[in-house]
Amino acid sequence: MPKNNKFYVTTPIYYVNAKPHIGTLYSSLLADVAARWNKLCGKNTFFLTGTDEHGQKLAECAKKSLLQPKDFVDLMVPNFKNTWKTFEINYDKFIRTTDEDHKLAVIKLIDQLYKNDDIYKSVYSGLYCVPDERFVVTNEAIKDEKNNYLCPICKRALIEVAEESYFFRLSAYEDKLLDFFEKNPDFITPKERMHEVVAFVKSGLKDLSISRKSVEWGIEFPLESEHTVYVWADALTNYLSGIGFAQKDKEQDFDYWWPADLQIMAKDILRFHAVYWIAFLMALKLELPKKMLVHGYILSNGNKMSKSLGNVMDPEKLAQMYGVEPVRYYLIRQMSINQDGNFILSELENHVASDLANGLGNLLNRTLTLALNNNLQKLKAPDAFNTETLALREKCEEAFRSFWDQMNHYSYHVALADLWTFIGHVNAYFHRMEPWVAAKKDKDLFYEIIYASCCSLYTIGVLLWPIMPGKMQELLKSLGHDFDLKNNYEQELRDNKWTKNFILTKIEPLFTRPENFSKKLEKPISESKEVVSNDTKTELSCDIIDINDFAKVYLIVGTILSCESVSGSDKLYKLQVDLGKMGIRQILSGIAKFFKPEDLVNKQGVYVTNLAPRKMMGYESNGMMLFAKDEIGNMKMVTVSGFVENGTRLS
Ligand code: ME8
Repeated sequence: MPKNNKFYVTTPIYYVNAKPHIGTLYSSLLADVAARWNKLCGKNTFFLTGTDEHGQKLAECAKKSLLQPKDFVDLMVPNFKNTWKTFEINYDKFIRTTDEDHKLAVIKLIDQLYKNDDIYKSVYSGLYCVPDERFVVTNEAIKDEKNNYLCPICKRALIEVAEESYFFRLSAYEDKLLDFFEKNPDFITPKERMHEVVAFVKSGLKDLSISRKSVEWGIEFPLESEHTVYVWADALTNYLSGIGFAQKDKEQDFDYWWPADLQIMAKDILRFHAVYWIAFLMALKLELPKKMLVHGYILSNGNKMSKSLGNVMDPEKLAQMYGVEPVRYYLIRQMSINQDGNFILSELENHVASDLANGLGNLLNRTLTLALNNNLQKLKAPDAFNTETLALREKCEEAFRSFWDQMNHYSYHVALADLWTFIGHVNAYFHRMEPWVAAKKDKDLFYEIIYASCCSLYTIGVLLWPIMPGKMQELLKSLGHDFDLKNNYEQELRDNKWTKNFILTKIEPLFTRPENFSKKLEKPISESKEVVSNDTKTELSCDIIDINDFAKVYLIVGTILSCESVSGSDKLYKLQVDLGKMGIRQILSGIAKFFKPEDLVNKQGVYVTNLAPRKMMGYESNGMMLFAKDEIGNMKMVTVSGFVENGTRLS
């Protein structure tokens, strides 16, 4: 395909210090929707994502987990690949910065900068944010009440660094950058972000340190082996190495795909992309990316959802509760790309119930049921349409045009809202025309109503494919059409001729009303332990304890000998537990709502036996029984898979 018909989209490559969450999923989902949308528009697409695996932060995390850095990152990367797979994030390449071919690209970048005289050696002395891997100038840093410097972006403590470093002459690119922004006013969406970047560059650029002498976990700096490449110079290069830069036999691939057509990120890392990255590319004399799409933050109770705040939601859990595509739909429908938005479980449930189960799902269901119950399976275009149907056909064309326009301007949430207005029109038409009456009185009219619904559903199914690919393939199949990207859908939907044939098949409802998990969980999901990880422990670096800490906890297998209710409490049971050589212990546990005593007696479980004794309702408890809660809060006993001696310690 000619180069002007290609579409190369990228996401940030994520740090692997913690599992992906809804925030990181959102960036990847936007890229997936953009790639699928461009496929639908007939473009040849390439979608790159991956993981950022070097640097001080990752080295510290690995150390805390007593692993070598490479073993640590190898352990973490599958979390990303698995979640992307669950959510149908259909990337073409997953790049890891520890890949050998990526390293070659980074070495080439540094070599070329050096040959260009864009690099010099000096000393960096200043502040550094390890969690963000960011150098911070003193006048940008904020201070806490004890006068300690904090990062202006993530508000975490800064460290002082004084070390030899190689510098990139970023200051020399000030005018070129400003000139580029002026000539390309739409380079950054939304425009406010462009203004921020321009203001930052105009305030004066300092040269950028691109090597770290005190950090071993990184790519060896080509000019001096005692240094490693600064993690951002390493990471940004992934956008080149991912499509073959500096790789033998891949020059053609690289020439074809570069420059990137769309680079997606949240506002936290815009400066790295719009300033440092663009300056590197200018230095390499490469073409510059066409567009940067900067989305807002997904918030939880008004705060940025982040690994370090520990208020993240586990996408896998949400997929289990609501299904993958309803979650995809909610994220794209509810979050206005350019603004921050709260992720609210009850809102997700409302959208799934009203938009998907009622709005779209019911329309399909009623159309198929009514048609098939009246022996209408194969449909051809009627010779003519009445005025009501013609009006609906016109609305279908408007819906297509507005959807097409909004999607091409990255207003995905508006595109979906508008399409649901059209779904409302189709439902209203269906009601008004009373096909169930026409089925008995006027077969031609009945046929026309069903046909008009099928044409509308066909358009809806094709347009929604980038957002809910699996469900829309099912929808189209129930109308007798296989989704196939070889079709020229754009032309077909633009023409809106309504001449297609349909062969109808009944299918299971596409969407069901979700269970009301948000009510069951009582607290908002962002506070709920079932779905949200505990406070700051979510970040793996904080989760990790060393083996000596673990050794302090006695986890012992024991059998419950007896179980009694505690008078005055509807929650507590008083258990006598045989812990083998540790004797028989009285342990109180708040599990009466979940088990009958006979479910527990003679069962082997796991107990923490070295907790300080605690009094509960007048009884002393000498240990704690372990349980796991399922997503709706039911307790499941933690057991061993076969019988072991009571008193056995878990190791
Ligand atoms: O910054 N809402 O990696 P990172 C929306 N490795 N998006 C969010 C989000 C939230 N609450 N939280 C995270 C890095 N993101 C570097 C990138 S690229 C060469 C190197 C998304 O793991 C968003 O895209 O901290 C944000 O920019 C990115 O994750 C940061 O990911």
